[in-house]
Amino acid sequence: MESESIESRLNAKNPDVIQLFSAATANGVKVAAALEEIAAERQCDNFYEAHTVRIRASENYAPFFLKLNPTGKIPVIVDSHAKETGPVEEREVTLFESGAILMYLAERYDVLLPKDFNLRYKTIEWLFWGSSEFSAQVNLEEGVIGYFPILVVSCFIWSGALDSSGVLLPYSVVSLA
Ligand SMILES: N[C@@H](CCC(=O)N[C@@H](CS)C(=O)NCC(=O)O)C(=O)O
Repeated sequence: MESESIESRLNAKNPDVIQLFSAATANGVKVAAALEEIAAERQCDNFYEAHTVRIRASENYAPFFLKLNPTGKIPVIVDSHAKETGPVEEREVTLFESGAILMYLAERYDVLLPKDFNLRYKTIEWLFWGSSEFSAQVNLEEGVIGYFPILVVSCFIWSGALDSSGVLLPYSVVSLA
């Protein structure tokens, strides 16, 4: 509803499940994809609640949102069950930065990160590369030549880089980055 305030639209309806604050962008969608994967694996229809932050309307700079992420960027998650035990007020975590969120979800819910130590760090290595080097380059070129051509070219660079690393990474957080 257009007239609804940002606060009432972004407020949790079920604070017991993970709250996702995001938008339909590359960084926003990768976290939603990870949440969908985890929900499917756990066969849980009610694993998270998604709230669209209208970045074109600058909702990401509204005081409500800046309390979640002072840098004013989506995606953000709030997980009220980050810890199973301890004082209730210490069980909640609020996280921004898509790479950090993917790692958190993988560790917290024990999915999408290989158990093998070396493979785990090769996965984290590519995850960092994806959300720093790769992402920055895509954003830069996207502004110059548009989204679709850069998406196609990026897929080639991404798969080429992974192949030439000589490491065949399993389906993991990197596949979503
Ligand atoms: N490094 C951040 C980048 C987040 C980011 O750039 N988010 C964009 C959408 S993809 C955003 O919120 N843009 C709104 C703005 O800058 O006003 C991450 O990976 O989460």
